[in-house]
Amino acid sequence: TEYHVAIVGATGAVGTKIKELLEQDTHFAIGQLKLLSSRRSAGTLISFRDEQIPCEELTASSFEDVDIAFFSAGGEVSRQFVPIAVRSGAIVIDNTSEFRMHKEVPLVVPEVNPHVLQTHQGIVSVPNCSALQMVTALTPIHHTYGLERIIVSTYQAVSGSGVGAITELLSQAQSSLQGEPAQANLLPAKKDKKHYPIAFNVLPQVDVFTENDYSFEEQKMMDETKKIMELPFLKMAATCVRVPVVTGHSESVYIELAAPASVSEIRELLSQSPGVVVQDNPSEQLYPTPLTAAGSPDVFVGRIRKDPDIPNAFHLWIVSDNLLKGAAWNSLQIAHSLMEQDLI
Ligand code: 11C
Repeated sequence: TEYHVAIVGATGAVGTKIKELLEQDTHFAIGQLKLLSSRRSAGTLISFRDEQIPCEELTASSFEDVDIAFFSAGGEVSRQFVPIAVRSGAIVIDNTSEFRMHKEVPLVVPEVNPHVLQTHQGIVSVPNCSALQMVTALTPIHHTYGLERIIVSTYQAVSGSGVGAITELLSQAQSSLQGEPAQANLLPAKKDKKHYPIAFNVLPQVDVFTENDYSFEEQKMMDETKKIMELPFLKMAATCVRVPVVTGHSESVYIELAAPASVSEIRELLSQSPGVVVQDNPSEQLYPTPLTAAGSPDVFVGRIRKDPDIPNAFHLWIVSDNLLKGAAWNSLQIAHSLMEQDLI
């Protein structure tokens, strides 16, 4: 079967990666590829295999004849256009937080919960990148030992905030090295009142704050993890931090388990788990970093160790490319899984 595919947000950080992955994809034949953007970017030529495809402005009639639509142009665009795409007969794979917590919308990591795709009603949500990489690594541990509690601190790359945030980090770094003041216009949250420099800095705010003093990113991590893992009563707290890294989110994760485990058992279990790569050998200084994880579709785990005081508790270091497994690659895996399960 040939599928007609649309990418909404085709010039963005995630949209660009989806296009690159589709170029190499051998799972499905693409009949037609529509690259949709804001009016501002319409007309931009984007190369796809040996073609040059012009971006088209996203409108209500963009989805006629589209089978699969990948959305990654922000929550507001998804709110307005996802229902239109579904009414036009497309299956939407949405990277924004807009529909993730809706009861009838599957929130999917194919290594973790591909079965929930069976109930889809036209929209499938891709989890937040920080939650996504964490649940990919923790689900096999949960299935074997029972997960009771998570405390996570993240070290998130600026590309999670889009192309503009990458430019902001690089230009601030350049200014700082030239002894000039760093201009902050975007981070930690475009919508918020104040902006702080990210170059040579660390910001304990990702997105805006919610009523309980957790940031929206922290709240999403907690809510989405419970939904994906089907653990509504899991004890969990998150602290999300932006660091001056271009690509690759890192996470320091503390877990409490129901049953005893050893470090070598957890290493062995994770090394056999789909989508997970163990890089953990302190004697060889082997552990994952964002620079080594960037460009790879896998979730990397290292620094696995027992908590010195709490029984059945462990610490792990989890790193993944936030634009690949955290967004574009997971989106494509969802499309593959829909096809394998005959759900398109
Ligand atoms: C960041 N994780 O790094 C965010 C970006 O809910 O899809 C993704 C926001 C989301 O800024």
